[in-house]
Amino acid sequence: MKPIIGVTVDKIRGDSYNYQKLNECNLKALTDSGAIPIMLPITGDDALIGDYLNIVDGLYFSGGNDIDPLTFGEDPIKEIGAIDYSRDEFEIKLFRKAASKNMPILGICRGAQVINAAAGGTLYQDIYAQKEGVNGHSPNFSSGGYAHHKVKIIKDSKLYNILQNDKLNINSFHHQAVKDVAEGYKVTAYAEDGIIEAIESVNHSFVIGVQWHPELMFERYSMFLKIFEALVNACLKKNIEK
Ligand SMILES: [Mn+2]
Repeated sequence: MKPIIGVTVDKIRGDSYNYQKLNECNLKALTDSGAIPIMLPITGDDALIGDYLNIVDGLYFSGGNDIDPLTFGEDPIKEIGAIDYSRDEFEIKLFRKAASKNMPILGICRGAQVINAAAGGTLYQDIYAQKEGVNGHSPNFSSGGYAHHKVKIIKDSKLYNILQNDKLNINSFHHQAVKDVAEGYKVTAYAEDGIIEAIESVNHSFVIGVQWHPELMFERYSMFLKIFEALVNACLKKNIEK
């Protein structure tokens, strides 16, 4: 049986309706890795979140907007971007409940930030305003799949074991980033300017967050599919143990 991966979605408002949506490359990366992805509608209902977790084998926290700084105890600075409070509330509840069950979890970009904030860490609300000497992490024009900057992968990490490479060129579409890493987590990749580009849990079997977008890169650079395959394998392993 293929593992079922619950995928978080974005909310947009247009033509007077609200839509919940996701760039299909996220779904393609998961299906190409042997998973059945299902999109999880945003909810604050704890019982429904519990129901979601009863039908999925793993979770994928997708990219998206800024995270409410009150989540990590800060007032917003003026550089903060768009916030969807309902999505933040949902994803933080979902993450905490899933992590307490040791469910395999992958977070991409905002998803990596959600993992860190939900686990008790903090974020830069805006790296350009809050950290000196920062390089470019958010090009104005890009088709997505091309590399934008370098990262160094820390060798003693699950991420290194997955990618088998300590130097990579990756894409970058973020102005927020992990600041203080949550207790029980460690940094597994840095950009040249010191910006944290990946984290993982020390205590869980598979909780990994990456700041870049492998779902936009894997069709051009197949090695990035390994990150999704690792999530799928972690789910398969967990199901065998059950
Ligand atoms: Mn970056």
